[in-house]
Amino acid sequence: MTYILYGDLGSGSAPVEMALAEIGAPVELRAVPLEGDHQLRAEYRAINPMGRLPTLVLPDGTVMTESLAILVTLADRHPGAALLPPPGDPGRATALRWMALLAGEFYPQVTRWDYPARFGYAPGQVEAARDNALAMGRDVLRIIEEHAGLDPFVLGARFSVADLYLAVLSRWMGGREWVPATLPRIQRLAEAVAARPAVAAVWSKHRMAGFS
Ligand SMILES: N[C@@H](CCC(=O)N[C@@H](CS)C(=O)NCC(=O)O)C(=O)O
Repeated sequence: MTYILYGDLGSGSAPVEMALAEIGAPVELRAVPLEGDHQLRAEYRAINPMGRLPTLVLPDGTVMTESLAILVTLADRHPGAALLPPPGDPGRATALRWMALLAGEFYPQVTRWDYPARFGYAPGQVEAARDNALAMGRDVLRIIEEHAGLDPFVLGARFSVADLYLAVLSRWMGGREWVPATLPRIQRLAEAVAARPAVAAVWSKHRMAGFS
């Protein structure tokens, strides 16, 4: 019943590790340091051909990449943990809506901000491209702040994997400073996530609080 999670501190493996903590499932953590680009090495790409974190290996050996798919799968495999409403429940549609927005529109801006060299910008355009990635990412968070009805969670009082995803991704690209100063609903959600008994230790291990 043991999962294997490939990840790094502060990375996209953090919400997956938090979901596993909520579930109480045993997990073997395998470090793939982004510093030094270990995620791009051939041995890791044999598991995750995109060379990205996280990768989760299910107890039956199924390899999963893509954080949104991983989080939904974990919730579905462990319904007792109540990490996502069941199919047909409108709450599930709402949670998936905001998770898909983060995965499809926010996460790619993080990649552009972190790895501008991949995108073929002329040397003089790199800073402008990073600024643009930051602005586009922050626009997504602003939309969630204003339209997701956070109270404190995406589904109101009902906690879900959408909250883990939003809380962690909101810390990136300077979010540890910018979100507390500008987006009070997302900040309140992040604090509520961090305060969950199962999550607290993982949250601080991944240095999601404070400034960096
Ligand atoms: N689509 C992937 C994106 C994952 C991703 O970009 N992860 C980052 C870490 S948070 C990464 O591995 N970056 C290293 C790289 O792009 O080389 C997902 O949703 O899981």
